[in-house]
Amino acid sequence: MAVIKTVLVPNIGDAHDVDVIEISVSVGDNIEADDTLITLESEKASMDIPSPYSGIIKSLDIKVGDKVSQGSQVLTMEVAGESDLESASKEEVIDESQKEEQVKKAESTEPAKVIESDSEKAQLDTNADTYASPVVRRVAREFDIDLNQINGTGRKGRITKEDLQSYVKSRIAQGGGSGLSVIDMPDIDFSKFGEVETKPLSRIKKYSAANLHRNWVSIPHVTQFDEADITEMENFRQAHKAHAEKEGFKLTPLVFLLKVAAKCLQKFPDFNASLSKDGQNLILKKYINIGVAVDTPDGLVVPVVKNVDQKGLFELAKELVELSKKAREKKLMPDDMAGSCFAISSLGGIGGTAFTPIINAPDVAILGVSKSQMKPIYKDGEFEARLMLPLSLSYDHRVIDGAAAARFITHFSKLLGEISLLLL
Ligand code: CAO
Repeated sequence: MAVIKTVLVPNIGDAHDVDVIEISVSVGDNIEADDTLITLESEKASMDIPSPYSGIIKSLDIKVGDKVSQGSQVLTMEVAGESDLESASKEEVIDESQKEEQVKKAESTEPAKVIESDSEKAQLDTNADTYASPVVRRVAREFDIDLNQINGTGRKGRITKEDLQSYVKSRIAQGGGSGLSVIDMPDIDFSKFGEVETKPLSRIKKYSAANLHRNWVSIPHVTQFDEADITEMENFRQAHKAHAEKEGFKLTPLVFLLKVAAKCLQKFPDFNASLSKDGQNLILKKYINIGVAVDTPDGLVVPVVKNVDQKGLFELAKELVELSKKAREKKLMPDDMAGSCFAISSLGGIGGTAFTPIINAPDVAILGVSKSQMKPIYKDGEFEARLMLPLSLSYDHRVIDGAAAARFITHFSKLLGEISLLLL
């Protein structure tokens, strides 16, 4: 007959008030004897507390962050039969009649502040859902490694020492063997110098900040500049603008840029690619999806226009309006932002002469576009007023050489300068 048993913290030597850093089971779990129930960490060591029985977890009486000592109540479980009980240590098991007394004892254990610093707490919280030995957990904490990033190959997906070692090796390989060592930002009380206001970053800003930072420090960026003569393109655009507006969308220069980018990505396939995670291969994409940076009140988002090569100018214009509307109304779905090959960041509607866009990894290049301007261009022995569009192409120098980037942007400018070439 099944019986409810209470499991206590067993003899843990002379350690008292040790931290519960992990709970490996949940109510309802059917576990085997010796499966890890919880992990404790004292100043000297971390230890897994195994289950004395096989059975079903009925209640959990501690949580991560509690401090426990020998005899503190851990959980209750339903075990299969009395015979199991007999083999268990009497010290570690009490039956229902003793439970109340033990619960009181557990309650009287003063809950303690386990984690001293915010960053340590954040790391503990990050790794709380993972299944790993105390040693692995400790090393991860010391080196600020997020265990959620590692696939455990041990029993029940447990992260082994070897898993951790191969993860670290692959990170070193990706980083070219040298970690960045930078000093911390100073923690300054700005109110000492005048009135200040603290405004929390939006969710989008926090997310994009982390990605932009990673892309900036992990990709060797080079930015190649050029100017395209878009006089002819602008005449064409003006001629068809009213028609587009009647249909309810805008024919802006960006639509032409998308079309031209698709042609260039077809001609220069290395730009339509991603580096494999281990940095050993280039994955060439046979589709052409282009991300477009959209400025929203909450921050920058990059929806992706799919199969740009298969769409006409009007179709692209319509899609751009829809995507930027969705972006500004916070209605973009994850699919709308997935699968890009290349990106365009257009600040042309605002101003500026050039900028150095950050690559939207895993893309290997991004085109920045600034505001077009009428300029005197020397042509056939005289100066002519031409509308010039500034282009800034940032590329990943691990994948793309300077010469290839110069060829790409020259071809880009040529197509923009003679848009009839788009028909070829
Ligand atoms: N030169 C001159 N004028 C330009 C231009 C350029 N390169 N690009 C656009 N314009 C004009 C447009 O033609 C339009 O004028 P008209 O209404 O007279 O035709 C006006 O500027 C506004 O265009 P728009 O911004 O509404 O449309 P768009 O297609 O150019 O851009 C979108 C759409 C969603 C990309 C844009 O609104 C946007 O959010 N841009 C900001 C992107 C950004 O923040 N990038 C930075 C990322 S890095 O931090």
